[in-house]
This record gives sequence, C-alpha cells and structure tokens, in this order.
Amino acid sequence: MNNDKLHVTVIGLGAMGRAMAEALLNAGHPVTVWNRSATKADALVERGARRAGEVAEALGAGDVTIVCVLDYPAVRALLEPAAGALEGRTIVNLTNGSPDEARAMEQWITSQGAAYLDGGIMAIPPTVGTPGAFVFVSGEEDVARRAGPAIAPLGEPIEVGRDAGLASLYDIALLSGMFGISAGVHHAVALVASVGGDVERFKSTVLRAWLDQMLPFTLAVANPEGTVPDEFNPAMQAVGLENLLATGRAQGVDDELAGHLRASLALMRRAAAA
Ligand code: FVH
Repeated sequence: MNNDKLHVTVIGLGAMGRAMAEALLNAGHPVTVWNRSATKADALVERGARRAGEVAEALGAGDVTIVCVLDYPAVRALLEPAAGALEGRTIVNLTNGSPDEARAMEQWITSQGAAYLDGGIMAIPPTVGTPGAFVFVSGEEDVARRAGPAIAPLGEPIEVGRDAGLASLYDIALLSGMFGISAGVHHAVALVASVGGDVERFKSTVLRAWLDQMLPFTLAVANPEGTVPDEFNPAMQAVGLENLLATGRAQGVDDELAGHLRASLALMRRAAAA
C-alpha cells in the first residue's frame, strides 16, 4: 500500500459522500465511487473518479473503502450481498449510528476477514476538507494508521480509542451540543419574528454576540452530574426560565421549540433544591 496515494473507494454519494469524493480527488487520490442511484456519480466521474458497477467491484478497487450512507441498516443492505469481496479490505464507516451499531458492524466486518474502523465526521458537506473539519475514529490503532491518509483530506483524524463504539459516541455528543444551540436559536428568532422584528439583523448583531459571550461560561459550568455553581443562582435562573417559557407561549411560538428551556428549567430546579 502506497500511503501517500491510497486508492480510495467511496460508497454512498449523498451530499456527504460526494463532498468526500471531491476532497479526495482534490488531494490527488485515485478514487472509485459507487452509489445506489448511479447518476449521483456522474459529476465525480467527469472529474476523474472511476465508477464501479457493483459494490463488490468498488470494494475490490480501494486500498481503503469509505462508506457513508443514511444509516447502519443501509450499510448492511449494501455490504451483505457483497460479503465475498470484503476479505483483505479496509473499511472506514463514516455513517451516523449508535455505539452498539458500530460495535456490531466491526464484529461482522472483521468476521468477513476485513479490517474495520468506525468514524464520525465532524463537518457538513461544504466544510469537508476545510480547516476545522475533523473525523473521530475508533478501532484498532494499526487500521487507523493505515487508513489515516485516506481520512486526512476530509478532516483531521482524531483517534478516540480501541472500542469501535467510541467514535459514534463522541459524534453524537457533539451533535447533541450543536442541536441544543440550534433549538435555542430557532426559538430566539421565532420570538423576534412574533413582534415583526428584523430576524437577519437580530442574528448578525446581537444573537451572535450573545452566544459568543456566553459560550465559554456554558462550557465551564457543564458537568455530567448536572450541578450548577451557587454563583449561577439556580433558583433565580428557574424563575427566569418560567418567564421565558410563558413568553414563548404568549407570543404564539410553537411550544415544541421550547424543549431546551424545559430541560434547563428541570436542571435549575434540581440544583436549587439540592
Ligand atoms: N449532511 C450532513 O450535514 C451530515 C454531516 C455529518 C455526517 N452526516 C451523516 O452522513 C451520512 C450521509 O449523509 P448525507 O448528507 O450524505 O445524506 P443524503 O444526502 O441523504 O444521502 C444518503 C445516502 O445514503 C444512501 N442510502 C440511503 N438508504 C439506502 C439503502 N437502503 N441502500 C443503499 N443506499 C442507501 C443514498 O443512496 P441514494 O438514495 O442516492 O441511492 C445516499 O447515497 C448520514 O449517516 C448522516 O447522518 C451527514
């Protein structure tokens, strides 16, 4: 295996797979692609990727095969009929799933004679391969080392341990943090819109500045026990959160968008009672 120019196969050409194949081509890797809906490979083939006709052919072409499809059942649906082509191959699975799904996938793929690395890519299609993008990987160290040159063009590989489920766990933890912020931002803009406010101006001036100001404190106080420092005054925060929830409802903002406020209220009430 020539590590600098590994031949990389990409299976799954949704928005992520296409961005990843593009980044690998940009980095000078020979790339073979396969997707259930074959036309999604067309633009990549024009750019120099090779199109495989079958999953087994795609597996045979790559020193490393990156799989990125909707979910783990889809990975199984693709790889099981091609199981005979797995022996001796190296599979890097960047599909989103649970830690247990990752562990079961490692067990099945290695039982077919292939090496397996599970991963979670911390990028979205336009940021794949840009500075700041990174990829959690978990599994055998030597597999991570061998597959590293195929992963690096997508984002910096970060090894999180031998347990194949850890990359999924860290991926999910970061997504949980992101969706918490996303829920709060959606609720915030809905409140501003409810009084006819200029949402774009609100976002670009005060909302961004407020989140930037608060993020270091939010990170500093977060802990798995859910305790809140006394100086944060959880009893006062609970009263404030009740006001936030009541105002959202009074303004006609969808109460489904306020789940993050209910979670924070529960945290503050518990902390105040402790
Ligand atoms: N896009 C994002 O922002 C996030 C960034 C972080 C990682 N996630 C995860 O990446 C996986 C793929 O996401 P995607 O954005 O590429 O998703 P789609 O554009 O919807 O493409 C889905 C691909 O999966 C194929 N597929 C779905 N079901 C099956 C199946 N039963 N058998 C075979 N292939 C299947 C689909 O094929 P086709 O519909 O084009 O034929 C696409 O290739 C995902 O785990 C994210 O959570 C994305």
